[in-house]
Amino acid sequence: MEKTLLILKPDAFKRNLVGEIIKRIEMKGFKIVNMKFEFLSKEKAKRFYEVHKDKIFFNDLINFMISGPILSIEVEGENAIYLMRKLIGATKPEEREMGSIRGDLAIGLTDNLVHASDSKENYEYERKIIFGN
Ligand code: 3AN
Repeated sequence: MEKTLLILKPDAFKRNLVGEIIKRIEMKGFKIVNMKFEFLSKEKAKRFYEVHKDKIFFNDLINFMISGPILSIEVEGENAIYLMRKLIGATKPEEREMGSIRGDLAIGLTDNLVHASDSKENYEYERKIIFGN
């Protein structure tokens, strides 16, 4: 079994889609094994998105991530990292498959409802930032 990290972003709360997103994760068959609700500090948000620190969208991304609460969820399942990325849908709006969370529910690029780790290394890095050791 593999674990991955999913984050429901502030727009999921603003749009009252928290329950809908969790329902899709559970219906797919993932097992929720850990959860944390919090307001990210600016410092923590910057550490989380460290890889993007030189990108032009970095400040907008950080400000968006601290604009409201987030819910971090660790899930377990077979091939969880790959399958969860499929379930959330592509980064670019025009490439999002209908049936995916972003494809069905999000139009924006920054406000795209969810994050999911895209590799085992990133999952380990991200889970330490969110949950500590
Ligand atoms: P993903 O969230 O699909 O893993 P990343 O890691 O490439 O995508 O980007 C992290 C976040 O940064 C995205 N979810 C999106 O909110 C934002 N982002 C990525 N690329 C852009 C861009 N070109 N313009 C604005 N925001 C972006």
